[in-house]
Amino acid sequence: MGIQTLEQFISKQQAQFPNAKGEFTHLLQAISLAAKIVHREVNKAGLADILGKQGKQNVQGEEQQKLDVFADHHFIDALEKVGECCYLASEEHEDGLDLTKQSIYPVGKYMVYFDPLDGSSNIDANVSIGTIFSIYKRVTTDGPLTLEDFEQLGRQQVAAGYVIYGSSTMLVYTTGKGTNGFTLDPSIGEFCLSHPNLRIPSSGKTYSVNESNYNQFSTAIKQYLQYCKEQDKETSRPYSSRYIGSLVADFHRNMIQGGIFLYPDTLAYPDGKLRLMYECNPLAFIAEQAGGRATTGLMPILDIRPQELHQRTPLIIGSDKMVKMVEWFIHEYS
Ligand code: AHM
Ligand code: MG
Repeated sequence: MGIQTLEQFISKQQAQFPNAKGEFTHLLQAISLAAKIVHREVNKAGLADILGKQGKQNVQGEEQQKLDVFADHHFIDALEKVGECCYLASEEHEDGLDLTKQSIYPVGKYMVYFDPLDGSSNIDANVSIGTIFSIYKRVTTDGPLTLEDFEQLGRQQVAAGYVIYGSSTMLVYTTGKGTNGFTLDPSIGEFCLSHPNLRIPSSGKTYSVNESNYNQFSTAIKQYLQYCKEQDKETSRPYSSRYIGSLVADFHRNMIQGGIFLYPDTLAYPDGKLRLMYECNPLAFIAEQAGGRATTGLMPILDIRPQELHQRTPLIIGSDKMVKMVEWFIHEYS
């Protein structure tokens, strides 16, 4: 069996819907294009000192950009030009871009929320970073976007995905019918299907949390972390602790090997640190589609009614059984 590129995979999916106009296919192509451009730039990030620092001119006389600004620019550019979107919102911007009011390109029905380069504080150390995206269809049919469009639950996402720029670059996405992973083959410049129907193991051996926040955690979370360290053959405890500090990388490891990631509320971040619209919702959708689970501790992430673009939420996500165990602790100790 030969390789199957992302484009071939999407076309095959689309062929199952004879009335589909290919709009969604265009959208994913735009995301894949931007991801390849970011991949190229991330891979030469270590050369920044040779090529010139941010804000300074490089040897070609071009101004250097910070990588997250670069990624943001290329995702917006690709998504606006493709002409299938009506709204774009990025972690990098205070306000979303309502394209129904201001685009010189055709305007479509998709709303895209994204974090162009998550974990960008890790770039200098050559640690994996990622892009996360979340796609909705507007509910209203035309005219300006309304509250009804913005208040859609995570459960109403039509697709979500992430790109991990790691030892290889991978794009993982779901359209609500399972989760598939594609690895970039740089020699041909194509994402190729490498992880069809990705399933997150129902349990794992690692927990992932910034434990320096321990004193700020609730009793329930503290008790759970003690549980992780106890000896028990049947559940493979003590679990190993793995924390990269790059959400996409920590999440992706758990997707492949099983495990749990927690960013609960802390004194410093009473609502949690991570953002609902472009970090937690898309990963929650992918996790559920791969057989995993995502919760605030009290309710599924995908059932949170969004109130503002940059709102935060506690996040507990990963293998089904492990997330359920945290929910048990929260129920027991709250
Ligand atoms: P960022 O969007 O500013 O990059 O912050 C998000 C990152 C996540 O990738 C990661 O899971 C988390 O922040 C780590 O936070 P902390 O350093 O508090 O553990
Ligand atoms: Mg982020």
